[in-house]
Amino acid sequence: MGEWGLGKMMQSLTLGCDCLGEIRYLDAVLSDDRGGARTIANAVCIHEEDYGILWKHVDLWSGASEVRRSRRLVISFISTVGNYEYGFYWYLYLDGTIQLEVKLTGIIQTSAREPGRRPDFGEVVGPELYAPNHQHLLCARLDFDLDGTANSVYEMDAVAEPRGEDNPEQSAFRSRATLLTTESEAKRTIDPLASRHWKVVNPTSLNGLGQPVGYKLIPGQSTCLLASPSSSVGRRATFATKSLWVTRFDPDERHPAGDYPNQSGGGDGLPAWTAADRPLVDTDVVLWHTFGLTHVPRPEDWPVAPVEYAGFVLKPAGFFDRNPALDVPPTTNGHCSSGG
Ligand SMILES: [Cu+2]
Repeated sequence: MGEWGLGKMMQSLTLGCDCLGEIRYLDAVLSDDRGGARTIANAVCIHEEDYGILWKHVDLWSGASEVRRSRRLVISFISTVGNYEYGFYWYLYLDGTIQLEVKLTGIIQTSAREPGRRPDFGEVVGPELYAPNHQHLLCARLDFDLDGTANSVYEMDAVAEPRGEDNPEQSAFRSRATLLTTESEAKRTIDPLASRHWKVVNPTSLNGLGQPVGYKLIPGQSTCLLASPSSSVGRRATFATKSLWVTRFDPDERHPAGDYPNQSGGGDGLPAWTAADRPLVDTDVVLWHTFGLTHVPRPEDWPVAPVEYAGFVLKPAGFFDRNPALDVPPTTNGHCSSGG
């Protein structure tokens, strides 16, 4: 992906096939390999779609019921990188949630297999055909400016309270917030059992409850690089060895493996920048989130693989004073006359 370039492999989308409903398309104008301009017609699709229930409650005693439906604005493009398709879908929800979903599909890479021999590092997907195990790891550069640039990042872990006098029922747990103060401290990995996520706050901007406004970065089901950090791919894609890096904003730092990843020796990008170990408290921060999946191929992935998903969510946490989607009107249709 890094060597081909996702942007320049964007494909033109076609009305009624890639997106449904009320659609607006945007063209993309890119530079080609000789520095000229190239236009990709209908490269980005913007549409809106229903997304089930936004919120609901039935009062068991009065029988009163309220429900509102969720809608999301979808901004998407699809890149074809060799044999694979990568669809990028940004979702903007009515409750302030922002999500990136990457859809992986296309043709898996295959190789001939010696009849009767089970491959050590891949799976049989067809007669005398095997597909090697592999990983799809992406890195999103998230340039936060939450009500300004004085932002700080906390790692949030759910931690069980030890047994003791203060925990007589042995069921208490707390949310532990650890401030990431420097770039060397801010090289982190996911921890699903601790419900680990990261929270960006602006201590100089308070919500109506007197708390610093915040947004959470919540990883999805994800992974990190399985190849050794000292391997060729580990040296060249060092960003993939961690789930999160945080850097102090620098407009020249845009690509996590450096500006020239093709056939590089490695070391550029995040490992080079964070060697400076810049302080991160109440400053203009950039979060780099590595996410993705380990693909152990299935027979069902052949001859064309159904979509697999990877991604993450950005969720307001004290950015608003209460549920910001209270003013969504009830829906009416043939089966329900109103929201009440
Ligand atoms: Cu794959």
